[in-house]
Amino acid sequence: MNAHEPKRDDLYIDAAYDMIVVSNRLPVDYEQGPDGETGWKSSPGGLVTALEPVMRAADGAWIGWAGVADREFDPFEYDGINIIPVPLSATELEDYYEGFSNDTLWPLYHDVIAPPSFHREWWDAYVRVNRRFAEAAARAASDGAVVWVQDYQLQLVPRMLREKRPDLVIGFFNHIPFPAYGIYSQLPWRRQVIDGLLGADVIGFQRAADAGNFTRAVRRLFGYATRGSVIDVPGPDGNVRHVVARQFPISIDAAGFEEIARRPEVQARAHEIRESLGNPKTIMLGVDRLDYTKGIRHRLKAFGELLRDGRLSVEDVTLVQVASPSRERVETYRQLRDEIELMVGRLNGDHSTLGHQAIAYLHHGYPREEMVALYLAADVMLVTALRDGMNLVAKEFVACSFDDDGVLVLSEFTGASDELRQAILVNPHDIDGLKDAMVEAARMPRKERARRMRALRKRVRENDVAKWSATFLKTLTGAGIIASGVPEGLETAILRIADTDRLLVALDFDGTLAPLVDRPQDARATKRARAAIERLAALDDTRVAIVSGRALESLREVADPPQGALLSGSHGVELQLDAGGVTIDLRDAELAALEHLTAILEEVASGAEGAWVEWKPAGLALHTRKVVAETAAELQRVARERVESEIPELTVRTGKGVLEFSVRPSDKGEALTRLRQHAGASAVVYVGDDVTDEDAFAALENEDLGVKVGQGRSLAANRVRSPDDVADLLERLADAREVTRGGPSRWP
Ligand code: GDG
Repeated sequence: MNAHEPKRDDLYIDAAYDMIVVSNRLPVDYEQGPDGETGWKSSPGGLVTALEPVMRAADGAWIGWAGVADREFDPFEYDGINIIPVPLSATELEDYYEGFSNDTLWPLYHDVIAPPSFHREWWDAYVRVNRRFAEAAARAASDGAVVWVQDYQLQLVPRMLREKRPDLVIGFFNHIPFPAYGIYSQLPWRRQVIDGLLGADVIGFQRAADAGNFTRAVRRLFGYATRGSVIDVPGPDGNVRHVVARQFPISIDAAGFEEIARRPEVQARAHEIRESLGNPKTIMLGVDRLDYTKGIRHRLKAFGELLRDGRLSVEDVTLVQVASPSRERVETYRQLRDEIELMVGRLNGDHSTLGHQAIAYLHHGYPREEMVALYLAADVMLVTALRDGMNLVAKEFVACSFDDDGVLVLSEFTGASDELRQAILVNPHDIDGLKDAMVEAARMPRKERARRMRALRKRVRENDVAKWSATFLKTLTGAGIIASGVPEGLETAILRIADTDRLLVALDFDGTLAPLVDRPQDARATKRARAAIERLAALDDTRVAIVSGRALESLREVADPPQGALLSGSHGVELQLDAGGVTIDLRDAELAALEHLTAILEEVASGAEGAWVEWKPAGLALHTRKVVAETAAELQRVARERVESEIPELTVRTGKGVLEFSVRPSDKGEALTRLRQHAGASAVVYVGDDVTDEDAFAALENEDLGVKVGQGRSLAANRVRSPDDVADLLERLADAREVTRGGPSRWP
């Protein structure tokens, strides 16, 4: 990939990036200082830390809103990350962000703790803004790029993006819970939202329970088949896409937090905080965005009752509550602030003494170092959320407790409680239970605290945010991000194999030598790849083979193979070796099966406009690409079922908009083995992009070199990104082979 050489010159005018993150907010904020000076300031959050290394390695771009309404900014680079700002008007901010995102989806997805508001004009704005984000991503993504969409504000982006750019690999991660169907189904646009998400290849959730709620909603609303975390989503071409929906619990930069906690100045600050509170025996701490999901009122109520009942005393215990300002233009949040501040005022009035304050309430945001000093100063961390996707505060407290001291009281309704089992787990609605837990935490013996904290810290260290993003991306791409060009390791392998005695270079055609196109008859190898295989075919002790699923006749037409090239068509059923002709002698039983198959498929195809049957030497293919999605899926299902019950010995293969049956089982692996024998090769290079090429990769031996083109799981040990990179690879191979074979024999 290269930001400076746009690959798509017509529709997609921006630079082309291989890796794109799309989130409502950018990792940088546009800020205006008190004297009117303006500039960009990074807003370091967990997500930025997690994705920074990936973004840098892939020369990625981040698409999002800059934090100020009614302003347009050009793309720019900030600290090694390419930033692409998306504008929002003040009205869109009200309707899409404060309205639909934060006053409809947020309360709905958090189990209607607050009542969600449904307004059609908010929904319209949500659709409009999601489209804008999708368009920005469609413009910025290179061929086959990975686009990772973040969170509930952008749930329609995956589908919108797939419609514009079916070549992309699209991931989505939902940072907040996904509710049970009984609640989700209240949403008037429940089908549209799920359909939007199903445009992704992988949909990530915080907890297994969220993923389960999602797949159940898919089944209820769409009836799609699901197996474990895989959902079969019929596409417009009749093809079924396998969408993965499962949990990827997010985490924090644990080492980063611990590093800050170990700084002497931060520890000194923690000490100072304790002093300023009058060195109480126990400091309890709450750190939350001021949000009704966080259970701040429940926590205050429990604490107040403990003081009232005399089970805790202000001489011994102080509660520090940081409530960072949040969503202050949404009415529910304004009310919540009033309620909480009223409660804090009352409790302090009732219980504080001149020397001891019951609650230190701080409605501020703080720098990260100060947050860490607070975690260090605290003995007991109170996380009492009524519903929370994960809750990173709990993990941060654990990561900072490097002395293995400190007690975490953690709500069962947080995602974190799935992992942090050694915390004191509470149901925050059960005020008596919560009070008992707080007392237990304050009195827990040192040994018990250490035992629990050690286990918690191990968990958080081993599952940090880098692991989270790596796991997600690996599920999404099968291999992480593929850079363009020929990687160093592959270069070395090419030099090594070029030295072999007798080399066979076997290449898939569509998607490998030739970019994929809409009409199969239009596919052509790239000029550079074609020239490179010509050079290779002309060399001594070097054979080129083209190995395809196409029937041989069609392969000859489009591939224009160099003289002397070996060919394999119909997944290895047809071979053209040096003797020339290809013969497939079908046995009687095979001919009978073929006849039966023809009857079934013709009958099925006659049931829908645009479906057709292609005859192959030893099989038939049912093409459904031109048939509307649901009908195509139905046709394929009927064809498959009838063939499987009536002629069960046939082999079935699913391709893009096509279902293939053959009477003689063969695959590219068998083809490759025969080609290897025929050429008497001492080593083989095999390059392919399709699932059917996996059989060939499986047939490779130690000395051989397998190269997978593009994303997706593969047995090949090497990868390149696109047919352009295959051309690069073949040029290098030809260069190296010409050196060992004394130059091209055809051009003396
Ligand atoms: C959503 C989901 C999920 C808070 N105040 C200050 C400050 N913070 C930092 C904390 C923590 C982060 O903000 C808050 O993260 P949480 O996970 O606790 O909660 P949400 O903001 O609701 O986040 C949540 C999360 O997304 C990630 O997927 O876990 O469930 O609701 O990192 O430390 N940081 C600084 N000053 C503050 O005043 N520097």
